[in-house]
Amino acid sequence: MQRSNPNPKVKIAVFGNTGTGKTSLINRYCKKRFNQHQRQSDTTQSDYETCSLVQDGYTFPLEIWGVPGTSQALASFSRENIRNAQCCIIVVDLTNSHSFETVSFWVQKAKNLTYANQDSFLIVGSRSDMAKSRVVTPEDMQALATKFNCKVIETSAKDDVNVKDAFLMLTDPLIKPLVTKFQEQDRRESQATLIVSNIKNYISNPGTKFPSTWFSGSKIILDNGEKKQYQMLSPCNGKKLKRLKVKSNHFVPL
Ligand SMILES: Nc1nc2c(ncn2[C@@H]2O[C@H](COP(=O)(O)OP(=O)(O)OP(=O)(O)O)[C@@H](O)[C@H]2O)c(=O)[nH]1
Ligand SMILES: [Mg+2]
Repeated sequence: MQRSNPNPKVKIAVFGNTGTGKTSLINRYCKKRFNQHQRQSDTTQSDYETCSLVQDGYTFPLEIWGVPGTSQALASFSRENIRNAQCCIIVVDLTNSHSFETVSFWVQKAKNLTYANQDSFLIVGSRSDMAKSRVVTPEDMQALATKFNCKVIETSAKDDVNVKDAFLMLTDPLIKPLVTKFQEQDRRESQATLIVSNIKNYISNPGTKFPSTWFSGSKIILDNGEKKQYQMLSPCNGKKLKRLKVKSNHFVPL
């Protein structure tokens, strides 16, 4: 069944020191490509990408913002762009200890600049492909998880390792409950539509006990060619009804 309303947009803000790999992470996820010669300090006002995430057949638009990593660029960044982000990523470059030391600063920035809860933060260790130059250890990353009470993951935008998983880890807690809700709504709607297409069978048998799936408040699309929506009133809930009552008393047009 086609949903009448588009699914809600998920906005993600990506923080971290300049050069940690924010833009590369976003590009790998949204555009499925990596630029080895990506210019550093290039994150500007308009550093964002859009893409979509499909979960159980439901498509969610994503808007992912790279927040400038230098205080100068950050000062001129329009905070309104990320105010309503629901999730935040803090990127640590696994080959750069300074980026590890500044995580607190970026967690604080993410808290100040967005409405996202800290349990919707994810710390990403980038450049996992550069094992020889690595200075931030897996234990260090685990310590960050404990300190900031959030999840951590190591990625390589270059080799496309764990990038998709990182975004799923981040968005799952937001999207999974929505999918469950939409599935339930769609189940109810398709049930209601199915039942109403058989309405004639029911009302031609006075005293029929109506199925318990005919619940109060369900939206009914009557199968009369007009596809008008009706709302069922409470007396229908699984009770025995007489023929005329069904027509006159128990549905109200929406
Ligand atoms: N080997 C390797 N290099 C990476 C990876 N991610 C990013 N880089 C390189 O790191 C450099 C900086 O990456 P960017 O994505 O521009 O970093 P940024 O955080 O957006 O930087 P600013 O926009 O200046 O804040 C680029 O040369 C990338 O090619 C990775 O996973 N592995
Ligand atoms: Mg950038």
